[in-house]
Amino acid sequence: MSYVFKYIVIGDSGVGKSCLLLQFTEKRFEPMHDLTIGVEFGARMVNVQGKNVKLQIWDTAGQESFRSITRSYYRGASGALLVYDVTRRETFEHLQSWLEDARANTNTTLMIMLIGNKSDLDSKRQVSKEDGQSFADKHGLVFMETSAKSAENVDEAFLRTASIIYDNVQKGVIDPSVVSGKHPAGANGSANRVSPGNLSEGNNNNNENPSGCPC
Ligand SMILES: Nc1nc2c(ncn2[C@@H]2O[C@H](COP(=O)(O)OP(=O)(O)OP(=O)(O)O)[C@@H](O)[C@H]2O)c(=O)[nH]1
Ligand SMILES: [Mg+2]
Repeated sequence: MSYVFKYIVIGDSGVGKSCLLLQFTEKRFEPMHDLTIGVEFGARMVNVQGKNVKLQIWDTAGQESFRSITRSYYRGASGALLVYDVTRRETFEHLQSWLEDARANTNTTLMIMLIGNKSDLDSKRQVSKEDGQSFADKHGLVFMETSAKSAENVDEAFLRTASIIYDNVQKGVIDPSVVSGKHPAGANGSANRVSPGNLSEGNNNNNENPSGCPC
């Protein structure tokens, strides 16, 4: 059986969600990245404990005005990267509300990885690593600091999440049908990344595919 793990990437605007996706799927960084309108999609084939797994990643807009659109993409996710910016305290203060939102709008056992991004900007830091770790411990999350700029811990964050989800499938904590890959995973390891553009028109979406996945 081939596995497809659906991830959502959530958190305040500007914390670096799209840059993390870009670094993971295309191994590059854009210093002037545009804010996301609605959702963007990326995918990458990875090897988890000897098994090929397709990570299907939905990068959501952090701006409040998109919340109702982005929430509709949470369904069926088995992993979430909950991202804050270590240089902006308010993005850390908003984690509780993102967490509640994720847990209320997903229908599956959700493995949540807390990510303190922009670890390269140590001189501008407003959230200590200890604060991040203690929030994660309190809420039962796995925690890592990353830099989408230097690529530090970016692969590790996505892969560690996949490894935990995989273990949960083996243990029966996650129903295998959730990750069985409704859309058969591609054989190659290439990344693809599209912007759905105007979501209300669904211009890049395949109408036969209820999740709107362009893969
Ligand atoms: N120094 C540094 N800058 C980063 C890092 N990640 C992102 N940035 C910067 O932060 C800006 C915002 O990043 P985005 O990835 O667009 O933020 P986002 O979370 O996707 O924002 P929304 O799409 O509005 O929700 C980018 O233009 C980058 O310049 C990082 O790890 N280090
Ligand atoms: Mg974005």
